[in-house]
Amino acid sequence: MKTQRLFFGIALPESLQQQLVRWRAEAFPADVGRPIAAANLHLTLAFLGEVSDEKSQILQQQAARIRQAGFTLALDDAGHWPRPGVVWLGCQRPPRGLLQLANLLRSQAARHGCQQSPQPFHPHVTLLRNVTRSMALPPRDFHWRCQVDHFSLFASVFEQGRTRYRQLARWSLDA
Ligand code: 3AM
Repeated sequence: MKTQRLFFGIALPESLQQQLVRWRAEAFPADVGRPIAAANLHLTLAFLGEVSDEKSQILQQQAARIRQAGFTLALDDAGHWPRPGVVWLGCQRPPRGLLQLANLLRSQAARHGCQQSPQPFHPHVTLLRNVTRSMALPPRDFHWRCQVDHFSLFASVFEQGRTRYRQLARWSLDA
């Protein structure tokens, strides 16, 4: 049976991806962790794992029925989770619409056997991986914003030694 590694997420606009990469290069020494490629900077809503085409179709049909307003994403927080070795950007006050959307997608995924992390959802954009030693974070003197008017289903594709996120489908949020 053919499966793909899938997740629902929010793609960041390319201009914001470029700004984050430029900031990261100034804010962190070059030998800290593994930087995520600009085009891969995203916010995960629900990780699905290895999913068959059949289950993917069902989850896509359910995603298409979601009616929800768009929201503004403000990236004004940062942190380091030493155990997974992740440095991230996030929101001091995540918008309610973002939490509702993620909770809905996560519960739909769980109902179809895609096991969800027992940890509460903490919206974040992973900036660096493999950062396991403790480190001082740069001052939070940033406040990036973007309007989120759609969400997407991505396949995580590993080829030629790199992970790439391929958008399979996207759905609009209401204006
Ligand atoms: O948004 P981030 O980068 O934290 O960590 C993986 C990435 O999230 C996460 O899914 C996103 C797209 O790959 N991920 C990978 N394996 C996972 C797992 N077993 C996972 N999330 C939960 N459980």
